[in-house]
Amino acid sequence: PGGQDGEVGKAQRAAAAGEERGQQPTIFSKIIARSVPATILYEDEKCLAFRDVAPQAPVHFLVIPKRPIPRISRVGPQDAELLGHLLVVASRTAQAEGLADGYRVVINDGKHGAQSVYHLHLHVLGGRQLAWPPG
Ligand code: D5M
Repeated sequence: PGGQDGEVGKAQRAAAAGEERGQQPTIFSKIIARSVPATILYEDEKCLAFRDVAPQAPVHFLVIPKRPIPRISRVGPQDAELLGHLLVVASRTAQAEGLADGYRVVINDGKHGAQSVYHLHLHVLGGRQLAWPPG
């Protein structure tokens, strides 16, 4: 019933598409609201930094705006100050995490960028030698 893919597949695709357009709250909204736990490293009125639940390096944390911008390809000039603030927080939190030998800041966008959570986030990875180019 419900055609070739069935109703469940249809609902899942609709939810995923809504999330991509920023129309669904993501797990990160729940972390901001404290209804999902996270190890929070820094917080102010505009942003939050917390450890990634699936770390890809000895230190791996995310910096997110509290305002749920879905992805970097959707930002405009009105977001410039907030985006700058996220970078400053990434830098200061990396310093607080002891990443004196350097680190990497990454933003994944959309399908080709392997973005999985459609609430803009900066990844900060460090604590080991990283390779270049990434996969
Ligand atoms: O990366 C999304 C990242 O978000 C990925 O590295 C896992 C991380 N993630 C997902 N759920 C959680 C929770 N609940 N806490 C902490 N970290 C989380 P992307 O760039 O979208 O591929």
